[in-house]
Amino acid sequence: MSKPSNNPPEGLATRAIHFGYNPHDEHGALTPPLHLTSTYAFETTEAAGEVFAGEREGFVYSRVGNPTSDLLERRIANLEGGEAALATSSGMGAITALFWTFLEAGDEIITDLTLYGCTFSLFGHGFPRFGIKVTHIDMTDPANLEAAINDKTKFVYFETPANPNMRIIDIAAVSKIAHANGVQVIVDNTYATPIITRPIELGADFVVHSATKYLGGHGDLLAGIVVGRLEEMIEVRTVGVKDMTGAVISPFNSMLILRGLKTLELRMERHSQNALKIAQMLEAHEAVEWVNYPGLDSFAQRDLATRQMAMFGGMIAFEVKGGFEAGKAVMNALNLITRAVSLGDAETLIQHPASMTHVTYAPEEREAHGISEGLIRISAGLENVDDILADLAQALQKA
Ligand code: 7XF
Repeated sequence: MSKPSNNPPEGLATRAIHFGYNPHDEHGALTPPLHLTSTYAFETTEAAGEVFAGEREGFVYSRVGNPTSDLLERRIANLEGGEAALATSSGMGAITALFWTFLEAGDEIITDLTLYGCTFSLFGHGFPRFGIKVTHIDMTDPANLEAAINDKTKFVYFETPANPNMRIIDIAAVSKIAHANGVQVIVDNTYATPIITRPIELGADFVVHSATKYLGGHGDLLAGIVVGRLEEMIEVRTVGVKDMTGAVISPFNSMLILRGLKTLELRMERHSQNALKIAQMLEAHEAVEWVNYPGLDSFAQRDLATRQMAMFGGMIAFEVKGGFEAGKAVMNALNLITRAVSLGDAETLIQHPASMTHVTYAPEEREAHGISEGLIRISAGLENVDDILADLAQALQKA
């Protein structure tokens, strides 16, 4: 009996497992094949010319497309509710491919105060060299956007929740203002994943991901994804990646992400459950100054988080009383929780943004952008939560 459809209308977990692949197209192989090839053979010179001219469908060279990566791209576009996607060699590869496709000298971007450190340095150090101006505003109040937009503004860009302090941006409200002014919206959905928030359904034009994180989910690869409308994504592929960055994903990594996606919903549920328990334990601990986790009643943007997020995810920001000196003692006393950057892995990870992921900000920039020197970030893993809590409890005694 053949499998009825490549496009099941089912829920997210089902689509993450089945969308776009019919085993009977591939000898019944349950798992999609890994196409490790750099180039593609043509039966005739004429056929090659037609594919290159875009008159006929087909793969030509793996910098432009690969069947394994193509399945990954279609599956993620489907999960995000977008028309098309492009996979890249890293999250930064996704962000730069998108921007280099559409930006020109003289263009301007408006972004939130808080961004992942390398996105912040791309905007602050990279773009100005090419005549592109970036303005940071407090986008947690969308009214600030109205005031900041001018006729050179091309894109609004933000993360939600933001790395590392967990600020939430109202995607629908920001998109409405941007679109009324002819500006496109890009959301970095790395922290939330499409299981938790689907920005395109809320009005965003593009979604970018570091697929290194939850989408891959196993800490064994680097990758990125851009999702958007078909016509624009063809440009991102044929200009941004093909001609400008060359930051194409390896088909091997596409296969690993396809494997990771099968458990994405399951993992996000467990990450969220574990993170809530960790956040509650931290909040109740006398050695802890504050905790930011959208699932806590005390979270400042609780209403927006509840509206915009299906679960609250695996990321927590907190600070130990006594600032980073005390925080360092806690971090160094951990045995199970691993001191490492990155996030979204099975292992619970802990890091200090001011000296690690966000060292690209000057100290006064971190202060102005809402990243305190003592902030510690936890990526809640998939271990048994009691083991994580026990490790934290013994380490907090060293604060
Ligand atoms: O190029 P990458 O795959 O590392 O992705 C860049 C990136 C883009 N957006 C967000 C929200 C990210 O968090 C990242 C990477 N962040 C890691 C972290 O915060 O731990 C990178 C380790 S320095």
